[in-house]
Amino acid sequence: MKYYQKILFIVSFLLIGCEPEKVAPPEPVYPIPSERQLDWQDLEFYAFIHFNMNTFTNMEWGTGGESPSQFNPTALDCRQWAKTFKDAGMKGIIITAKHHDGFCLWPSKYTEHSVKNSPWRDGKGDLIQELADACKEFGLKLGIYYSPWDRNHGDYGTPEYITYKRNQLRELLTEYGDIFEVWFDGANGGTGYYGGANENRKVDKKGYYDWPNTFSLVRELQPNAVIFGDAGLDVRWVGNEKGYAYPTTWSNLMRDSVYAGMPEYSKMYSAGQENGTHWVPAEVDVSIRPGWYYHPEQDNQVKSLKHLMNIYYESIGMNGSLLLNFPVDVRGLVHENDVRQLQKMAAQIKKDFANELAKELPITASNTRGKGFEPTNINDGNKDTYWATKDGVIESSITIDLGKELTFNRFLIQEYIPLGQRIKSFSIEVKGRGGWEEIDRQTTIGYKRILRFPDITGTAIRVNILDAKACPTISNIEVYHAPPLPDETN
Ligand code: FUL
Repeated sequence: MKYYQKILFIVSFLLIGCEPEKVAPPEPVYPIPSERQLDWQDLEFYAFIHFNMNTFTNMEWGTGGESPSQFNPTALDCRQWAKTFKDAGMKGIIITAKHHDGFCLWPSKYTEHSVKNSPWRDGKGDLIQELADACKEFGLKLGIYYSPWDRNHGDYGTPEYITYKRNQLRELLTEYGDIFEVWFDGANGGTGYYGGANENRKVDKKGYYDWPNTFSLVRELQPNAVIFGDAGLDVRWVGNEKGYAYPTTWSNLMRDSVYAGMPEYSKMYSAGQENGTHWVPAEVDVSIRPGWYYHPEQDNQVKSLKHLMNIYYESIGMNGSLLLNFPVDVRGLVHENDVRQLQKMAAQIKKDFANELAKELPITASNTRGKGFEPTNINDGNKDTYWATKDGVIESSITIDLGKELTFNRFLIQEYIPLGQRIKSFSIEVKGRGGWEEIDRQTTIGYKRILRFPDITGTAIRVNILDAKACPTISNIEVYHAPPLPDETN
């Protein structure tokens, strides 16, 4: 070995020897999300479609005594739906395959109360198939709403109906490709047609549907699908249909003690529970119009841009996903007024998040766990890397040096949720001409939290983690300057 080679060898040996050791990641704080829940979290924004018999009877809850001959869309086009949602940046569509009135949008072998006995496509149509094809074409995921309550079926209330329900789920979950979410509604039991009995049938909502076996069936047939119910299994109702989650929203829930349909449910559990035992994140379902179904008299009551943007920030911005409903009209199309409002919303979202101001700027932390968990992982544009502190260090802060005076009004932050939701409270400060000023103080973060505030100008931003269940893990921070909403009333 030549002299200079020896030197090179010694120097590289020293350098490698000095390199800090990679440290172990923090222990998870349970509960933690499953793989299928992690995939679902990434979707954030997807469409609900309420389109079924009620569309043609101008009702919200059909009695079950309707005739299949009433179902007759004149220009049904699932491609129009899919294109509309895809263009708006939504990731999937959940369709009311069967609502409480029992009419089926697919030609189920197990009932005559379906599209096969309707005039639509001469009784040869299969709306779920058409939608599955459109979703595939436009790269959207497909989800199924299946009402456990069935006001049409004569067997409703008896064990035979449970077999019927399973048979139908088997059809829906095997014949249409991948399903990303199976949506079980909480409303059930009461008056109905019930095969002509026209009576009131009450069921024991907890025991009657045999949920454990129903859930196993879904798992067996669609292992990657999340199951929605008022309290889970995988995704929970946010507890209101107005379009907001709560400033404190835990993805944790004491699922075993919470039963869907309890009157106190929405009050007690919709914000989740800090010490909840299961990971059951919140989904915010809300309609773009007052009704879930189409009513011509609501054509001019489509939500305003301002309202829709508030919904966006109070759902996706508060650790929830947004399931925005479109009442497809009697033609079988997303009405042009709804399309227009969605387009405005999508354009505004694009503008609000157009220019990320903090990306790759110098970032430091008051404490760092060690190699592999540096604060630079926060604004590297990679959500799989994260900053963490040493075990036992909770109170900590992260500072982003903006390099010059910048004005902003949006702050987005994400925890690294594969290790559980940990943070209980945090604050943000901005360094202005007069020094550091606290501009916001909040509780939970979770998968994503977006804060809105009036324009503020400063040269640095500091995030203080004030309380957490264990050492914090932050995977992402983004800062934006959103433009004002266009000056219009709707
Ligand atoms: C409720 C149902 O009763 C409504 O009709 C609608 O489907 C809504 C999304 O869920 O519980």
